[in-house]
Amino acid sequence: MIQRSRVIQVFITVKIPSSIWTLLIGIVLTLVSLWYGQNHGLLPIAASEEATKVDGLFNTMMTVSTGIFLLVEGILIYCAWKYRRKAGDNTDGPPVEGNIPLEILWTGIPAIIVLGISVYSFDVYNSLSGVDTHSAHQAPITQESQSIPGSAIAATLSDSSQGEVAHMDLSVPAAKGPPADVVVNVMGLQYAWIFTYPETGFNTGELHLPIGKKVQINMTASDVIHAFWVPEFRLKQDAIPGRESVFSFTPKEPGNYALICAELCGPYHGAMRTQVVVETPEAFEKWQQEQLLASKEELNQALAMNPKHGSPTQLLTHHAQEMGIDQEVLHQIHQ
Ligand SMILES: [Cu+2]
Repeated sequence: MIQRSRVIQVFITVKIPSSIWTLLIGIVLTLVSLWYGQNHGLLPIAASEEATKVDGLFNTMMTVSTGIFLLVEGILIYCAWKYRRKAGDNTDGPPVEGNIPLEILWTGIPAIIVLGISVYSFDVYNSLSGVDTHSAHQAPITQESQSIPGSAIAATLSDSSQGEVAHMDLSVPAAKGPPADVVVNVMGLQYAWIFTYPETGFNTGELHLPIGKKVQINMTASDVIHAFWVPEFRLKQDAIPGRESVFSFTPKEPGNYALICAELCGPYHGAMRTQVVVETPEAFEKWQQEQLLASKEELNQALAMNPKHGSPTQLLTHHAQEMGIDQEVLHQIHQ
């Protein structure tokens, strides 16, 4: 016991030079910053290949800002304690004014950090096989698709409006990099997302994607500005009426992710969300076949009701029955 306290006493009385202290504190600060930059746990899982690049940038910024935070707050607390007013001492401290080398240092270091981060972030942005920044051309949207009522929701979309979405022209420039394996046309409207798979032509209200395949999204909106946001893909892109935004990404983690509208678009904006299902290519293929079958069955049913492919009145009657509209009313409207 006595020996132990003596060791502590020796340790305290040995004068450690301030340069050693500075070095030690510097090493500890660097290690803590590096560790926290990788273990902050602030982001959801990175479910796309692009997400990893964005996370690299975020973690770097987190490391730098943790270091600066600890340094600045540490100096502040140390000085407040070290230079506190001693009892009975009513004198003022020495007047200090200006320190050119110090001012150059604390202007130069942040300038270098900001420049470094901007170059890095520009590089990440460019490497995202990303947003086509030249897509300011008019999207080839049909007149009719503009007239989808604002209050429509995915579940109540009629066959006719789905058809219009499917007719969205595909003659837009592809996103950067190699061609995509899967192309999906996305339409944002108050308050739903409609996905059209142009290869097969069916529409859904849920986005299904195969793992490891490059996906190209051709997106527009039918009424007001919406935004396609999937936090796990680190992807947020505006859907703008009259314009087509083209971007691409590669999902890499299977799972169900929330697709959230990130642009205040009306009173039910908060409800404008759906699911992105990332699944194996086999499961994706199976899902596509099911969707195709379902849309064919629907068509066959309509044709069966109208053997001679049906007159407009007959087709209208069929849809009216499904919607529960009275024959009498329909007849009157048709007059
Ligand atoms: Cu919206």
